[in-house]
Amino acid sequence: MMVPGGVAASCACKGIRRCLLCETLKESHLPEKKNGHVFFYDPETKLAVRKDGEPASFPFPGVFLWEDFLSEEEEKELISSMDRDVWNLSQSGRKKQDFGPKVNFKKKKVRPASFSGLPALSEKLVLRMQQEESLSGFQPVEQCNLDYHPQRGSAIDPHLDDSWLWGERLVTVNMLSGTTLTMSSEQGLPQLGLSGEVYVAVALPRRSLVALYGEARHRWKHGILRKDLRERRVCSTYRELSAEFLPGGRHAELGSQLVNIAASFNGAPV
Ligand SMILES: O=C(O)CCC(=O)C(=O)O
Repeated sequence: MMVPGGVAASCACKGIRRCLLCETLKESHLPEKKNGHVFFYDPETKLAVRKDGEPASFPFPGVFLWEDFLSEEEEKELISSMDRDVWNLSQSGRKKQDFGPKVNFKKKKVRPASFSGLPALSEKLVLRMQQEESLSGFQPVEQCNLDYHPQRGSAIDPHLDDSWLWGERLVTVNMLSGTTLTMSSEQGLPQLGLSGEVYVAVALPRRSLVALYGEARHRWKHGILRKDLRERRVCSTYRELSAEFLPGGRHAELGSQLVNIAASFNGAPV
């Protein structure tokens, strides 16, 4: 069955997740709620500033933005390569490809068996990332490619990434179109007299890299709102290991196995 716009009638949404397809088939459109205090991230000053020109601003540490991280040719090559692999349906109208160990976060189990490494084209990108001071020593053991499309109503709900297995820095490379990474905190900002939810909009230009660490990684949720997708967008998120899986940690042996597999750069999606 097809729905308007030619979207095939199957999706991978579970629980409270929704995409345009299951809303069309199961229920009416659920509007995105976004009341609260909206700030914009300024990468020059690393301040979150008010949209309406109000003087209020506050330091927003933990975001590193690298514009033009990819060249146009690299972007083309990466997308062609991804599109030769299968895109699997995921939640909220996304598709995905994973290069990493199989993980059960609830049971805290990691299975490296099916992991054959990060894809070949990532090798030079990871070397480039490591040249940046705030990403020095960054050794990703997982790459997740996500494909967003406005026709599917793609989005990713505000969330915090796991911190049992995944380490301090989350690195995302943004391809095919610019979008906004929405950072949100339900706790308000009492120091600015703001109660209720606070949002900080981080503009991600096409072909840029964004890294989250510190407070932006652990205290602020991140997500991509449906309204911020105007064209197809593909991103690759790279994750490193937490201290528990690094030398000296309880699971250092497993960690070193994962690092070695990842660094073969010979991987196929799992
Ligand atoms: O699409 C993005 O930029 C964010 C991806 C993300 O948050 C995730 O994969 O957990």
